[in-house]
Amino acid sequence: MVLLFYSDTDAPEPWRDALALGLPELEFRIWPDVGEPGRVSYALVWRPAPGLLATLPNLKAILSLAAGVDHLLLDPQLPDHVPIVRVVDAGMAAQMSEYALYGVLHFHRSMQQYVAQQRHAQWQQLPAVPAAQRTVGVMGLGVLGSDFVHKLLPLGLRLRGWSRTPKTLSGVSTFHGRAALGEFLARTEILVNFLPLTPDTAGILSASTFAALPRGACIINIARGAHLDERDLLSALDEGQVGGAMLDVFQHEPLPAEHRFWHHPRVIVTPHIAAQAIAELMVSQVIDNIRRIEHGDQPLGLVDRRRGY
Ligand code: NDP
Ligand code: OXD
Repeated sequence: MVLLFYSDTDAPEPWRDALALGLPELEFRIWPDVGEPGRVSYALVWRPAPGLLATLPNLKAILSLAAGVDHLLLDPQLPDHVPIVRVVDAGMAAQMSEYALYGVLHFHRSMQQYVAQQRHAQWQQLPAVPAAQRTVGVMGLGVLGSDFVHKLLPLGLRLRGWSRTPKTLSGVSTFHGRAALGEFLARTEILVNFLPLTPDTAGILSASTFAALPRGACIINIARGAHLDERDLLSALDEGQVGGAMLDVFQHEPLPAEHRFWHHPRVIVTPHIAAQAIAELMVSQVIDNIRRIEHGDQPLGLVDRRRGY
């Protein structure tokens, strides 16, 4: 049984070592050392080169090294008969929630303004806004978005959530579907994006969304760069419709050195680290899924290709 590993950001060694312990019968190969393509049963991948998976004729499953699978579904030659399995939490929920909590508190406690004031040695108290008068809106209430909501609840902020299908979450005003997007946005002062990238969600953070938010609302995008229209955001920041943005994902990664986001005083840039694939936390899910597939059982995190996530 051969597993092919491909990632331009994740080191293969921790995966090789952890898989050797849990599945000693597995032969671990690192792209481009594919060996005989017909012997590869599993591909454990992040952003594989388009067309690569189509060269492996006997794949039993494509195992995404990420929660999002847009990096696979965008491949025009993706084999359509091979199941795609995504990461379900496995250490990501805690990291994503930490990042988003940090971002929410940054904007809620006016840290953007205080950091700017410090640069000018300016001692100036701004009006305090009680948590109960601040509204945070979470787009995507799946594995990661719902973990965040549960961790945010004890802070006493007003919470709203938006998903594709209806959800009931204690302490959260929930909305679903495009028809309710405007109502969801209308009172959202800090918007956090946890959506998967699909044809329905691409470009969702654009001028019309920003215009539907209260003036000065802040944006935290930790899902995918293609959710965000970067030019629309820059215009909305310049006009004051958007007050600030914390961005982890971008249309082009790495973010080009000349991009305006790098030096924008009201934008925080991080290099796609809201959650990272930590092999020691994720490997048991990968091993369990390989065992399930070998026994003819359904793996955890099987992607519904029609939905796109
Ligand atoms: P899930 O599949 O568990 O949750 C997705 C959520 O989005 C669901 O609530 C779903 O609604 C909702 N959704 C999907 N399509 C729509 C739509 N058209 N309109 C409204 N809501 C929609 O995914 P995860 O929580 O595990 O992951 C979310 C995303 O986070 C990943 O796809 C990835 O892009 C991103 N991510 C980013 C990382 C980073 O480091 N920056 C790290 C990890 C993930 P419903 O519940 O009704 O199905
Ligand atoms: C993911 C990511 O989707 O790391 O897991 O971006």
